[in-house]
Amino acid sequence: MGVRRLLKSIVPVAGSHWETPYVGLRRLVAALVAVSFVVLAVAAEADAAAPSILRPASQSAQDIRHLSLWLLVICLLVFVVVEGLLITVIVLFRRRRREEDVRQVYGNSNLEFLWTLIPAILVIIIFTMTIRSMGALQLQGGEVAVKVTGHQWWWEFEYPDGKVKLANEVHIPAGRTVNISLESADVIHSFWVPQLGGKTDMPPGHVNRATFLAATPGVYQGECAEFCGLQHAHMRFDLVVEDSARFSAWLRHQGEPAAEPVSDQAKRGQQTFLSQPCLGCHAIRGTTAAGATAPDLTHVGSRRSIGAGTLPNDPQSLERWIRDPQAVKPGVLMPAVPMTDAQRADIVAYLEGLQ
Ligand code: HEC
Ligand SMILES: [Cu+2]
Repeated sequence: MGVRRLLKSIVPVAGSHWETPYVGLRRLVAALVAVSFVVLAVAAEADAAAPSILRPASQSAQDIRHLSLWLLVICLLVFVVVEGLLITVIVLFRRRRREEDVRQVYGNSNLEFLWTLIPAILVIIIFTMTIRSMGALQLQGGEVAVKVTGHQWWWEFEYPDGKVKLANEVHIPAGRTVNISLESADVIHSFWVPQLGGKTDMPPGHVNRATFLAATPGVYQGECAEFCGLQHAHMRFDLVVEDSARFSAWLRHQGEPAAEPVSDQAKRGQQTFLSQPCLGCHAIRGTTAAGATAPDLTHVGSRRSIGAGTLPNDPQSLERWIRDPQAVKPGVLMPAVPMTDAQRADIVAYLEGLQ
């Protein structure tokens, strides 16, 4: 194939016989783009359980959705006007005959002034709207305090009395303002509960603050919103909003030391746990396990998930996790500890009993 023919096959040349396949190709691309939009839209709608900023569950999240919809409207307007003008000009002023010379135009102060002024006004409007929303997100008079620490790749939640410490699950009372302080133990993470508010970054060595107020009880999904390494996507937590009485009961229970094992199997499990490297990383209040670099397991049996939302909390998943954490969550900072199947089953029985 000659160079000319090769070029013609790549570059669309008006009037040549290559035009026809090119129209076909363009239609194909347009169809693909349309199909991917439809697939994306359906996928986004299908997963109703996924946390979405389009389903706000607090005033703050509503303010954020409101602002983003307005920004979308402004951007759409700009898009339609600019693309409309562009297409009009392309169609109206196209070269009609090959020999025709095109009249050249150099500069137009009025036009240039106008297209500097309009974006400047738009930016000022967006800036003002954003600042007002940011002000509205700062809630006053927090009543409940929670300290959040981001770890690779799990969340630690601590309540001010110093007794309650747990991982990947935080409870707050409905209708009361919650003050959250945010820190990181290693790299930059970002705290985000899409249905309740905006993201707050957690740079190491710096304490950030955020406020929350959730009116209705429910379980909301939280996630890390700043890429923090291999398992960033498996760094989730559940935020449980409950009425005051249930919240107080939960908090009181979480403050108690771990339940003593009842069955023989669970008793053996406790002994095995305390004679393995587990206790160097994990704490179980009321036992000699006092590790501080991994999730506190005092009430691990009461939690909804294992591995920051990676597995549901049931005996099979727990067994899978302990047998080979690397297979469940590759790169995770917990090693597989060698032991017999029976020993592992004992530990599972013990941990599931830590309600
Ligand atoms: C080197 C430290 C280390 C050792 C030793 C260790 N773990 Fe872990 N473990 C971790 C870390 C870190 C996590 C959090 C992993 C994540 O979700 O990213 C974890 C998570 C867990 C979880 C899930 C907790 C939750 O709330 O999601 C369980 C259960 C657990 N470990 C049990 C054990 C048992 C049982 C042993 C001993 C056989 C053990 N671990 C040994 C570091 C360790
Ligand atoms: Cu993270």
